[in-house]
Amino acid sequence: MTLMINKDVIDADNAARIADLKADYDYLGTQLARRGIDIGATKAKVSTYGVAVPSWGVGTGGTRFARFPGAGEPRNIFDKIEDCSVIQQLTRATPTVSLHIPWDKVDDLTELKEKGNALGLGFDAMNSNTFSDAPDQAHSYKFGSLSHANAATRQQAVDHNLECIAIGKALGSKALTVWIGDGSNFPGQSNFTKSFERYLEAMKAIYKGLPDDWKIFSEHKMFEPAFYSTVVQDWGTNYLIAQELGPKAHCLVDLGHHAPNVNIEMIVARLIQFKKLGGFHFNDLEIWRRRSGYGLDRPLPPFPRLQRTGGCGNTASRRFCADAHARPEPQRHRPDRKPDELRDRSQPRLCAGAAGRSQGA
Ligand SMILES: [Mn+2]
Repeated sequence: MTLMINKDVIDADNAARIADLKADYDYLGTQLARRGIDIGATKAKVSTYGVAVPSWGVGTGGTRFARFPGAGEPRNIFDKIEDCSVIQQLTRATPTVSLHIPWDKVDDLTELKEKGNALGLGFDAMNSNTFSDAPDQAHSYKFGSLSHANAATRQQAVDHNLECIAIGKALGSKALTVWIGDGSNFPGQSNFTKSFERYLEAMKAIYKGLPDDWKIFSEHKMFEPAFYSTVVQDWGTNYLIAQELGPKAHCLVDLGHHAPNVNIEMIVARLIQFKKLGGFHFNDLEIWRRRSGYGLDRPLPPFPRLQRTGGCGNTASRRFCADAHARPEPQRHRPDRKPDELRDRSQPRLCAGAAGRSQGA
C-alpha cells in the first residue's frame, strides 16, 4: 500500500501519546465495566464504523461570491483520492471514497481502481449530477432533469445515471445516490403532480438498470437551488419514491436538508421502522446557510442527532458520507477531523447497543 505520509512520522507521533491514551482507555474500561459494558466489544463495533469521503470534500470550496484556491489543491480524481487516503491514514475511519460523475470521470477506470487499491481505498456510492450542465450535453438541465417536461431531457438524465452505474460497476461500487435540483422558483411555474410523475417514471428506468446487488438512494432536500418548490423536497416524498421503486431503493437523509426545527431523529426512526433508511450525509443546515463547509470553531450540531436516532439501526447496512465541501479558509479546513468526530459521537450509541439497550428511538 502506498502511504502518503511517512509511517515513521505517524508512529513517532503516536508513540508520544500512547501512555496517556492507554491510561485513559484503561480507566474508561473500568468505568464501563461498572455499568456492565465490555469495552472490548464496544471497541470492536466502533472499529467497523466507516464514513465515505466524498471526492468533492477535499477541494477548496467557496461561496457564491468567490472562491479562493489553495496551494496543493487536487487537480483531478487521482489527486483527490490521494488526499482521501491521507484522511484515512490519519483517522482509520474513512476506508472508501464516494465519486461524483462527471466531475471525476476518467479515461481509464482500471487505472483509477488500481490507484484506489494501492492507497487502500474502496469506492462507495456513485453520485450522479443532473443539477448542472456538462460542457457537451445536448439538453440543458436549467429547467429540470429527471422531472423535465421534455422527454429527451429526461432520457438524457436517465442515461447519465445508467452511465454512473456502469462506471461504478467497473470500480466495485454497489450503490447510486441520486439528488436532483429540480423544482421551481415561483408559484405556478411547474405542476407538482406531473413533475413528480415524470420523476418517478425516470427513476423507474434507472432502477431497471440497477444490478441485483446494488442499492439506489434518493436524497431529499427542501430548498435550493429552487426556492419555491422542490420535486424531492422531504422525507415523505422520499419514502414514496423508495416504495414506488422497490426493495433496492432507500432514502438518504442529509442532515442539512430539512427545515429548521424539524425532528430529524423521528424521520430516521420512521425510515428504520419501515426498512427504508439508506444512510446519511453528514451535512448541517448551518453549512448550507453559510455555504462554506465544515468548520471547527464550534461544536457540531448535527451529530448529537446521530446519537439520538437509535444508533442508525444496523450500521453495517447503512451508508455514511461526510457530505460537505471545504470552507474557503484553508487553515481551518481539516477534513480529517470530521470522521474522527463522527466515530466518537457514534460511540455512546454503540456502547448502549453493547449493553442490550439499542432500542432508542
Ligand atoms: Mn447530501
